[in-house]
Amino acid sequence: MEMERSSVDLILQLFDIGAVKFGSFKLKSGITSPVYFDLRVIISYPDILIAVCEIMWKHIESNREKFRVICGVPYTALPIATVICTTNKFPMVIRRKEAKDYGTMKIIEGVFEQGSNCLIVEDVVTSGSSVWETTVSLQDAGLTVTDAIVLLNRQQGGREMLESRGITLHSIFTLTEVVTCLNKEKKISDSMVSEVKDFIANNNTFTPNPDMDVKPRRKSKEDATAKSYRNSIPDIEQVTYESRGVLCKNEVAARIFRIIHDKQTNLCLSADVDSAVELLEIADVCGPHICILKTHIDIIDHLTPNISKALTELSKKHNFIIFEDRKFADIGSTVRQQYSAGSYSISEWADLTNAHSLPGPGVIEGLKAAVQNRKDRACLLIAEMSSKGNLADANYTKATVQMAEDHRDFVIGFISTSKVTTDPTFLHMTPGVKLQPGDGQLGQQYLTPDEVICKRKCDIIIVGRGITLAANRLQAAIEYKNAGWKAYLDRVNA
Ligand code: S5P
Repeated sequence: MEMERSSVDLILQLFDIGAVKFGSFKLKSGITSPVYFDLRVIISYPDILIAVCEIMWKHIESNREKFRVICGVPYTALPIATVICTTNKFPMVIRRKEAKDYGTMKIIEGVFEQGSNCLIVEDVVTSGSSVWETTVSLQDAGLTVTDAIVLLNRQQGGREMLESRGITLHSIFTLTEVVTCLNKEKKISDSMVSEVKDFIANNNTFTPNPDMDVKPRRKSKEDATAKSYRNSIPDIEQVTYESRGVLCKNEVAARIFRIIHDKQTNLCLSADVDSAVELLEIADVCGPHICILKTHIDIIDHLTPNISKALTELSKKHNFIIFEDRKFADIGSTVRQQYSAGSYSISEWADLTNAHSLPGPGVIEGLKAAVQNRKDRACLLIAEMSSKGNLADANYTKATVQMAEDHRDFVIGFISTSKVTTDPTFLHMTPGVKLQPGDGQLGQQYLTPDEVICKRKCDIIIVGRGITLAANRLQAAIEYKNAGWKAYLDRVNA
């Protein structure tokens, strides 16, 4: 179909101001793309901003009765939503990126009726995860979301992903339309058009599941959202860390997924050294390349409170989580004391710890009691072990998963050597990882990062001696980080 002249003009204007660029660009997901959209620049060109808003409004105007409010995805779409709303006298809400920690603590600002339908406005959609993130916040605040409108759909699975979750995506232009138009107008070559088309064909971020229930979801509660998502997508392996983080209600889990995504590392370094100086040195040197630092604090000689303080400082400096691998395994009242008291005072400085499920749910209740309602503390259950001859059989693992599901507020995942649940909000952290697989000392068994992340579909590799005993620890950490990340990209793009 012939494109309207006003649409062609807008595409040409966007091209002229550099909002559409061609070349080689690394996207958030790590994929290299021949085309890049930077709609942030339109705020410097009021006429173009107005033209974008007019075309988007025209598209949605006939449906205006369906919506009560409009929300732009922060930040690029905020001015777009603002202009649309002020020009057309439509109420707007704003979604904060982070809830403020003073005053009302609201994520959604503005006045609206519970249950009213909110139209989401976005500039560009790739995987759909940003629109989804905004949807979850809006639904959490009591709004309903059925539709989103976007200026440009990159055709990489975002529309399909959102549709599978009950959201209709309206787009003004697809990537194919943009390149076809620019080619017709002699702005880009035929070979660039083919390159972009190949890119679209080979980089779809969404794999539909044949059994998936694709009926629109109309419930407005986040719980229902996460549940329907869990039920509808049994294969979580192609869902990105970023999207899974959005679904997590537990703060520590959400933070871990965010760190992994932001730092592009699924490496947990197990710093099993007995000198405090060495521990801090490892944390500082390798910190930029890890998402989690795992400790066995009881093997450190001469522990002083200053060490945990210094560790906390380093975790802030390099943005990693501290995980004390304490493997609690006693009755509730004992683990409560072990976690919060004694010379280690683990709960004071470790964001994350772990427990055996052997004692039953009391072990979780005891740990929870020690930290009461602290939202920045969480626990993993040991569902499987890496050591030869361990007694965690299938029934034990299954019962452990059940125990985790019953304590979602505090348990955020598992130590395991395989994927033990399809729930995307649970993390799988796998120990016994080395670039060279095989048997290690004293019963340890090693798998490669690729086997763990790509084949066994786990989320985080735990590497100890592969890094701590290397001649150059920094170089080894980078090697493991790269291997873990490559395995993840291979998995999500498979
Ligand atoms: O089953 C397990 C569970 C854990 S947490 N097997 C393990 O090896 N671990 C821990 O992971 C172990 O306590 C050690 O801290 C680390 C593995 O170290 P590596 O030197 O063998 O990589």
